[in-house]
Amino acid sequence: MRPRIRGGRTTVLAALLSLALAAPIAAAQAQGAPSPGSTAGAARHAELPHQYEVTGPATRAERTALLATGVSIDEVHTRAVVITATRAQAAKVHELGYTLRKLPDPPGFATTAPKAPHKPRVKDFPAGYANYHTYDEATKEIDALVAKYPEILSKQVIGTSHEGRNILALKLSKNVTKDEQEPEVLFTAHQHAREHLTVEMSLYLLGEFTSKYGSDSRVTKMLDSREIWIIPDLNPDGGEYDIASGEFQSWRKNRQPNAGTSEAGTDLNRNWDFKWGCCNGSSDDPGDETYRGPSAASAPEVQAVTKFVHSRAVGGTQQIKTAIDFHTYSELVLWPFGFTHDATGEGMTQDEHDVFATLGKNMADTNGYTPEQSSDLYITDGAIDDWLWGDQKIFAYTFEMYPSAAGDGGFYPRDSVIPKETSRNREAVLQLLEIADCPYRAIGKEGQYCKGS
Ligand code: 7B0
Ligand code: CA
Ligand code: ZN
Repeated sequence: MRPRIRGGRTTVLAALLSLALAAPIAAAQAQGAPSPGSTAGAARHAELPHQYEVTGPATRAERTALLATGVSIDEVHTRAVVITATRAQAAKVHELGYTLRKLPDPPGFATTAPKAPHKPRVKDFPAGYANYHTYDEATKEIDALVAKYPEILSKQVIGTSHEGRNILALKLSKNVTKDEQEPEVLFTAHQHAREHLTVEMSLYLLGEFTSKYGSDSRVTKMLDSREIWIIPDLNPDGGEYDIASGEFQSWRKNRQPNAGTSEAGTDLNRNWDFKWGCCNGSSDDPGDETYRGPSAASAPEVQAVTKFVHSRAVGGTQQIKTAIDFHTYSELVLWPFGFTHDATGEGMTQDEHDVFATLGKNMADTNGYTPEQSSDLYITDGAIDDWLWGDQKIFAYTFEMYPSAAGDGGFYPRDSVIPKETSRNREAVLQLLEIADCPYRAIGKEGQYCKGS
């Protein structure tokens, strides 16, 4: 299958520039890559990863192979990708025979990592990003909503992050204090620290479902007949770390230390306990962007959500029927599996696949994103959507939000886009809620699969 074009276009100019700039990257490596572990990790901490356009990788297999250098792939184009990489990782990519062009950093981006402990922690986003919510700001806003709408919104702490921050689950439903016999839908966000727009997506949904209850007929109907769960921030430690110095760090993972190295963090979206580490879709190197952790569900944040989702199985039946995990960026609607290129097979019948694809395309029609199977981009293993489906049979999607390309801000779009880019997913979210009583309706097979509904 041909890879779909993800995001903007690759220009001839960019390719020419990459030829000119490939040499400095190789030279940087010759000078010696930062040595992890030496001088208590100071060398490593002096360097932050940057984004590069890599020209050459053109197939799913080539993109998956590229991940073995330790980078993350942030955009996929027909014959190029955009990656986040350290200079040492960029040099490895260059050694594969690809040409690299370093992309400009966003305005609030740091040039060096914070020199802890000298620099005081700045507890807010930089100028141009002030409307993004820090963890404390989001918590305050959520608490205010719970106080204002106690009949339809309740909050529970489902666990704590490595650094001890609360992981919250918000429930939205009529008679919210009762566990009623209603289809449940789960929205999760912010597994990846630098994807701050996804926390705003959570807050948007909370605001929309509370303030429109009783006035908007579709919202009202959904709260009357569904139980909606929102886990607004899966990675509060990573998110706070990313902004703590006052300049963005382009951090992806959580902040759990790793044994025997100064390299911190596990990629939460490679840590879920389904086909964990099975298929070259994650890394066993703690220094890599997609480090899967020492064992499945080793991250406390993943454990908290795993336990929560398991707790929604009542009498052996999982109550959660559909889900979206929000990420940025590239404007995509993705569905399982990510661990295999096969569309059907063990754990995915033709009808199940058709539900995923039909519903995914329907949602993509409403927000203009590109719909595709996750592995069309590259292989991922241990991701939440594969786990929610493979382990719990929840029709689970990954949404990659705005923008489509690095030139529009990449992981760090200005706060002025928040209202437009969160409300852009309102219709898709409503469709996922409305079909949660019988997702098979999407393919006209409700009679076969959902007797009595
Ligand atoms: C990721 O750029 C996840 C698909 C899961 N089947 C895609 C996600 O974890 O690689 N892309 S991202 O990191 N947000
Ligand atoms: Ca229920
Ligand atoms: Zn992500």
